[in-house]
Amino acid sequence: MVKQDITSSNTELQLKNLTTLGEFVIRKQHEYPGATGDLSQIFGAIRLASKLVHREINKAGIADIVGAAGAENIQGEQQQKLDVYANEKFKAALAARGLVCGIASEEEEHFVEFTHDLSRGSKYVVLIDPVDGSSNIDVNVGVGTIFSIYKRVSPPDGPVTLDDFLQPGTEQVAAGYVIFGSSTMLVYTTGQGVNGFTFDPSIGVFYLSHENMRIPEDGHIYSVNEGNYVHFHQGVKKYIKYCQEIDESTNRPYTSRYIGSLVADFHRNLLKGGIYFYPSYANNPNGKLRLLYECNPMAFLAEQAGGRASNGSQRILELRPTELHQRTPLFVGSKNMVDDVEQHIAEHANS
Ligand code: P6P
Repeated sequence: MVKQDITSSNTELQLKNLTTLGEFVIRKQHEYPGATGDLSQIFGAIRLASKLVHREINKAGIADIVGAAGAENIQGEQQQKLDVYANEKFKAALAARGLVCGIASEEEEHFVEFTHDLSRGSKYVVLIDPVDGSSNIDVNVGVGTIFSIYKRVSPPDGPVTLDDFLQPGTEQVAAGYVIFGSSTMLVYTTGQGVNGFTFDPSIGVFYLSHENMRIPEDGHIYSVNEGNYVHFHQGVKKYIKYCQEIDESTNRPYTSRYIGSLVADFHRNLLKGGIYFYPSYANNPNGKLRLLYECNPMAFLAEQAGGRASNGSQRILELRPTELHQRTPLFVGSKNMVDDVEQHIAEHANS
C-alpha cells in the first residue's frame, strides 16, 4: 500500500483547519491561568443560537420568516420576524447555560434578568443586537448578530441592576459578531487578539479560518451613507471630499462601499482595511448606532485587531453610558483613517 506522504506543513494546515471554535476557546482558556471556563460555556450558547439563526436565514426565502413581524422595537423600528426569532433563541441559549444573570437587547425595552435557579447569582451579563441590518433580510443582503459580554458589578446574591449593563466598553471581557453572508462566520475577541471561525453547515461546526486577524493601518475603502451628506458636520464633509480627491501618494481616491449593514461593512474593512462611519446628522445629534450593543463590541474588536474606534473626538470604549439604548456617532476601522477623520473634524470644529 502506498503511504500517503503528508508533510508536516500539510499536517499542521490540516490540524489548523480542523480546529473548532470550542477547541480553540478551551485552548485559549488554558493559556490564561485565571480563566475559569465560564466564557467557554457562554460561547457555546452563542454558537448554538448562531446555528439556529443561520438555519432560519438560509431558508428565509421559503419559510414564513421573511418580512416584518408587525410589531415595533424600542427604537420604533419595524421588527422583522427574524429579529424576534433571533432574540428569543439567544435569550434561551444564554439562560440555559447558567452563567449569565441577564441580557440587554436591541429588541427589549428593558434589560431581562434570568431569575431561575440555574442563572441566579451568575457573574456575567450579555448585551446583544440579535440581527443588525435586519431590513436587508428581504433583499438577501448580509446581516449580523453583535454581542458584548461583561462581568456584573452588582452583588451576585442580589438582583441584576441597570449598572451591570451601563459599563464603559473598556470593561468588556469579550465581544464579537456573527456575520450571515456568503458564508456564516463568528469573529470574537476576549482581549487577546481577534479570531474568525467559518461555519460548515454540513456538519454544524465553526472551524478556525482567520487566526489573529489584523486590520491594515491604512485602507482605501470608506463606508458612509452619503445620502445624509448635506446634514453632516463640516469636518465630516471635508473628510469625504478628501477620500474622493486624486492623490496617488496616499492611494486616493478611495473606493466607496456601503452595504447598509454594519457587520458586513465592518467585516470587509477588517479584512481589507477601510473606515466605516455613521456620524451625527440633522435631528440625530448622536447618530443612529447604539453604544452598548453595536459600537462598543465593534470598537473592542477594532482595537484588538490594531484599528481604532472614535465618536469623532473620543475613544468609543471610554464613553460612559447613561442609558441602555443610547446612541453615539461612530468612526471605526483602519487606525490612520480614523486619525484622519478626527483631524478633519477638529480642524473644522467651529465651522
Ligand atoms: P442607514 C442597520 O439598521 C444599521 O444599524 C447598520 O447596520 C447600518 O450600517 C446602518 O444602520 C444603516 O443605516 O441610515 O444608512 O440606512
